[in-house]
Amino acid sequence: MKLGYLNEPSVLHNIKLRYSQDMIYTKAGRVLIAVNPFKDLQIFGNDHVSAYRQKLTNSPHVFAVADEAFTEMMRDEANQSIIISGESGSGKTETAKIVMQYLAALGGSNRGIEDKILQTNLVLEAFGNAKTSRNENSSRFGKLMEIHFSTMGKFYGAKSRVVQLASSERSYHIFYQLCAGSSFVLKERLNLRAASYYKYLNQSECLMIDGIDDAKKFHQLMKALDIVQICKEDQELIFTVLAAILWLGNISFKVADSENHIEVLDDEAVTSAARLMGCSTQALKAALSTQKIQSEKDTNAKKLILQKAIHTRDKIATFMYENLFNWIVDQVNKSLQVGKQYTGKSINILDINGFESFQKNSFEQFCINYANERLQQHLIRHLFKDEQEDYESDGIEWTKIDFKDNQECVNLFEKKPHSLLSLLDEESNFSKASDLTFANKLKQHLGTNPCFKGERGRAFSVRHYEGEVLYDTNGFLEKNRNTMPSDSIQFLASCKCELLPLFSKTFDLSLKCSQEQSVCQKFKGQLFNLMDQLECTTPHFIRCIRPNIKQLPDIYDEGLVLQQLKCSGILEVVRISRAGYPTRMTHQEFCTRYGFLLSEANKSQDPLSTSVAILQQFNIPSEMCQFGYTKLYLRAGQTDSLELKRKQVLQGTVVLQKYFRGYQA
Ligand code: AOV
Ligand code: MG
Repeated sequence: MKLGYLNEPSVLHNIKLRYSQDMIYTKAGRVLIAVNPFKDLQIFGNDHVSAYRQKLTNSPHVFAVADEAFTEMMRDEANQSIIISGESGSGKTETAKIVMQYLAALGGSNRGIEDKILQTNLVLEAFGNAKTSRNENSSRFGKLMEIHFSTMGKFYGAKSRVVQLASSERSYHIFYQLCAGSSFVLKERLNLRAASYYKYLNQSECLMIDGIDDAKKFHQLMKALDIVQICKEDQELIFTVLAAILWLGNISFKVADSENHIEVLDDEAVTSAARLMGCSTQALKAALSTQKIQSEKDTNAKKLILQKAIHTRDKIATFMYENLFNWIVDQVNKSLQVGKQYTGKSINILDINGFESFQKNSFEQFCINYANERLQQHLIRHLFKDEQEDYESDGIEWTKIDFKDNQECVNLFEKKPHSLLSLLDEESNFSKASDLTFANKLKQHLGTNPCFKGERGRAFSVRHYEGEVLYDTNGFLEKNRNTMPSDSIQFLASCKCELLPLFSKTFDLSLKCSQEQSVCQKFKGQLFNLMDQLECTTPHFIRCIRPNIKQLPDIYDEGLVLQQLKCSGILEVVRISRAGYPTRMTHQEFCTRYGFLLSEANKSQDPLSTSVAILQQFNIPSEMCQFGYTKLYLRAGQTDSLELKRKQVLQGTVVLQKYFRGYQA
């Protein structure tokens, strides 16, 4: 169903009606709306792939969007992007996989590479996804998957770029999978216990996910690692680092003197972690309990107090995990890039972590929601601004439609001198600052901004396009500081487990390049890179909708859906496509596509008169189209009869038929 003809109540009614019949896709102007079914619908099989490839159906589907992107890439020789947005749990990651499945089928010349591309998802999800209350398989990183094609439309390679990891309730899936599924031999080697034994895993009191078999997942992951060509030795290294992280978390401390200095408890945790990291127990203990103080003559070790020691331990563990993830992404990318030189074009699939609003929101939600705000701006720009500017510059008659811009909120985050990000950086650089002084500073400088609201104590709210979110500044400054004590870096450099010195080296390098960039600056930089890359592509939009908060099939919460449609600007998209001209082609394109349908008598030489003749022959009323300087503009649905006729002629089965225009599903 194309919603181009419909007004707001009928849009809502239609989406609901269709959902009750398991039709989860609906087209609103140029945006595909996808309502999460939370059940297996059997509409993604090979028969469906072929139906869309052969253009036997044009009912809205992710396959249709992917097909359109592929067709336009080949036709215009231009890079394309498929931008998937929606709240957490609305189905973005699944949708991205469906896109990839279709593109793999289109571009695959041998099964090997097709499989490889699909298996990357499995690997990245194991290491980058975790359970949250909103989504059992929540992506904790943003991903842009570039799929490169040769000029013949065959796969040439692929690459994923990722944007930062953010933590969540249950830890990353891989830890539970490793504990549940590793072989007896591997368990022995890593001295692995059940997940419940590890403090990093048992804190959340959520060790299992209903219906998910972590052991089975681990076996699938091992296969996937083979397919993406991470060799056995490297796999072994990965598992060693993971086990080391788990054991690090179990290391505990005891107070050793009257000044509250601590010592590391001599137990299985510290010996296991040291063995796995490839250092002596002594060295690990020193790294966790002391800090080197450099004086003119020599260096002394100063003992740490409990809080500091815990902090150091967790910082090392986090550092190891983040670097491990990035290293895996690099390895996968290496194996997917068949050759560096390619002449073709690419389709970019964007799937970032969706907008989040929990009862308590921290630095992670702050970054995620900022990224979503940026993405929304990209969408608005393309769907409203560009479209209307296009009408104006091409000289057609047009009454401007207002739309809800989110520039103000983006400014709140970015616009210097007093933005959320710049104030955060300022305070982070200031060693005496605390989360409370940061919150006060925000209130002082941003109090009058309509998108900002100071709250009690350390809290503040932001009016995001998706709704108001209450943030607690607790931990903001510390999380934003990208500091890793040089002691810890030196210690990792001295470890024998091969990956650790490698990680310490990349840290040194990135420090040199970035001159101690804060975490939010780094995040912003990565985000801008993604956005820049997307700017050079022809965008296709898919908006995912979460029909209920229970994550269950067949429940449709009208209020929840309405809120998402409103916030995302989809209702305005419908409005604009009703009033506007969603079909736009240059006169030449239009003639090439439909000119051959003209009867001999109506044929003409120049594109403009040919266009006029086509419209006349097919009885398209003049109020349904406009002639611009360069393009022909048509209202929603006006090419349906032309397309149908074209298909019949091309298939050689011209059936005499009386067409009716107007409502057509
Ligand atoms: P998200 O990517 O939008 O959330 P997911 O793609 O992970 O959401 O989808 C959440 C869950 O919804 C999946 O684990 C599936 O159970 C179900 N689901 C989604 N799409 C489909 C589909 N087409 N068919 C069947 N089930 C589906 V986040 O990553 O949290 O922003 O950060
Ligand atoms: Mg996701």
